[in-house]
Amino acid sequence: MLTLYDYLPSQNAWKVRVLLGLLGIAYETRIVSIFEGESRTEAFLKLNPAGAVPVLAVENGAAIAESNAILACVAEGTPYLPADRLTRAKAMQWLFFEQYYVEPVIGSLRFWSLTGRLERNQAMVAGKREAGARALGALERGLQDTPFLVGGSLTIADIAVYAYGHRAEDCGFSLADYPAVSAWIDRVSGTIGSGYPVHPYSIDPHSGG
Ligand SMILES: N[C@@H](CCC(=O)N[C@@H](CS)C(=O)NCC(=O)O)C(=O)O
Repeated sequence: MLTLYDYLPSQNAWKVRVLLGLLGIAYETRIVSIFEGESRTEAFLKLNPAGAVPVLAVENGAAIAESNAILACVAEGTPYLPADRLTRAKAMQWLFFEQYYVEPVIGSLRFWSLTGRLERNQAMVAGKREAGARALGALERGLQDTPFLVGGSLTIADIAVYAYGHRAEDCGFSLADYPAVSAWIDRVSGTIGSGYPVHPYSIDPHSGG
């Protein structure tokens, strides 16, 4: 049985919950209380040297960290990760895009906004806002002529980029300025269905949210 080391308000972990759910793969959940330091214990650092969730423990005691690496591993051999070399590389393109332009930008700004940390990160906020607008602009251009990021159906690229992308309004971006992105958000949300809620930080008394 797979074990997902999870933290419910984490949209990185949300990506993994969605894919496992869409594929009907059973798994156990272990909640990691990241704000109480549980992701920095010796035992957890053995699972992920970077000390962050999500982590998926698989067979033989092996564990995979980094949300998009987990997605690629779980999606192997399914339509969510195209087999064709070029199409797969396009999916990878968006997965790497997400980790550079979206998650550390919109993900961080959103985290600071929702948990009262904007003030203490003030020096970085203007740069992140500019980078976030650049990311949404790139996404808008990338979605001009295609219903999903890689062709005609949902892949792990959509799941990854959507995770924080669709919550950009939580940290002050206006998605109405990005019509192709907005239409894609509706498409992705309609495809994955309503079974994967976004959990607010406020469910965790230690988050500051
Ligand atoms: N690039 C990583 C980022 C993972 C990450 O930042 N996880 C956060 C929660 S969203 C975390 O566990 N932070 C705990 C910590 O840094 O101590 C991924 O995509 O999985």
